[in-house]
Amino acid sequence: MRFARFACGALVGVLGLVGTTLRPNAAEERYKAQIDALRKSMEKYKDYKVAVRDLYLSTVGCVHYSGERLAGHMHYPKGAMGIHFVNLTIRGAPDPMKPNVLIYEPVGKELRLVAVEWLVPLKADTKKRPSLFDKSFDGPMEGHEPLIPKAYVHYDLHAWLFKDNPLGMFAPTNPDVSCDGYDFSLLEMPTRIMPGP
Ligand SMILES: [Cu+2]
Repeated sequence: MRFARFACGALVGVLGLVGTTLRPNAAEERYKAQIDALRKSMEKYKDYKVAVRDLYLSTVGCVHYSGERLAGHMHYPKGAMGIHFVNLTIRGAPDPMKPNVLIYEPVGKELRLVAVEWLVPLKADTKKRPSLFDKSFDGPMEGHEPLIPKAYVHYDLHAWLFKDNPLGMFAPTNPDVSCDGYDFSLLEMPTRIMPGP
């Protein structure tokens, strides 16, 4: 009996350990139902034409980063963001169920929906850094040239809903996303970090 109890305790200990190492980050787990609901509602945008009809408009370039570190700039680990489709009609505080950017990866002749993003401009009346799912937004940072003017200082948060990201669900770049073979591939420099509230 004593042995059984010990064995049981040991098993719980081992399972606990496995649980800690395999557990996705706490925010993802805590918001799993909401993230699942978001993924479900975004699924229709797997067809980019549906996205365009809903005014998510393509910015054409497939953006990727070399992983280079520059002082005072965002650190983007080597990887791609992909092609951003931006909906300028979605404004105001970030709505977890209504991201204003969709991200596609060019695969052969197709565009595959891989992520969504919330893009929030820094305004004179911004009081604090936005956050969703307990995740603080990145930034504030300058606009990403050449596709977004430098003067567009903003915060953003990516969520890799449709393609796993080894760097995490909310990392800005995904090393498993590629712009290779796509005509409008754009290697971007990391963006400059700007002072915020
Ligand atoms: Cu992005």
